Amino acid sequence: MGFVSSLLWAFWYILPAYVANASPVLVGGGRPIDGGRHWRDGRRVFGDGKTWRGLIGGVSAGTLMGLIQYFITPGFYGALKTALMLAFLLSFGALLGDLVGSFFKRRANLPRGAPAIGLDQLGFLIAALALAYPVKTLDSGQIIFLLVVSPFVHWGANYFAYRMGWKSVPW
Ligand code: CTP
Ligand code: MG
Ligand code: K
Repeated sequence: MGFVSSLLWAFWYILPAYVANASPVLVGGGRPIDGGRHWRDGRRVFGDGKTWRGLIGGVSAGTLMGLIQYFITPGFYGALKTALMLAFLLSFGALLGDLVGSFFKRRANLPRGAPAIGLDQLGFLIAALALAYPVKTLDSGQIIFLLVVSPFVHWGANYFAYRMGWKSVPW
């Protein structure tokens, strides 16, 4: 496999995580996952930016992305159930990482929507890679590539969502 194609495959591999992380901006809202509850420091556990609809909608959108990807490149996955399992774990991992990020942001007394450089751009990615690891892995060069490019993808996607009027801040 050539250098460029190995990086393109890394992108293709991680796509469900990106879809899962981005889609709650559109499908989220309603009841927050923490049910409005507070942690022992008196601040919200996760905050109003982490909702059940965002979680379930994001995991569904990411897993659907995996289904589409399987029909485009079945050979990359080998079997449909591998593609679906991979996409589900990448999506669930992405949103779990995002949730853990919000937990730490609330502990640091950051209000909902406040930026946390590093955590916002990489937390979802690291959790997605970790959960998907048992199903299908990347090589270390591909992982480094994703760690480097994902913050830019994240910033680009958020800026786009802001310009579209889907969210109130460009980060
Ligand atoms: N969202 C959601 N449910 C999730 C994740 C995200 O409904 N599990 C929606 C919320 O409307 C959220 C938006 O997607 O405001 C953008 O997500 P994100 O930037 O991760 O949330 P923030 O509002 O910045 O909240 P936090 O400060 O906790 O990161
Ligand atoms: Mg945010
Ligand atoms: K986030």
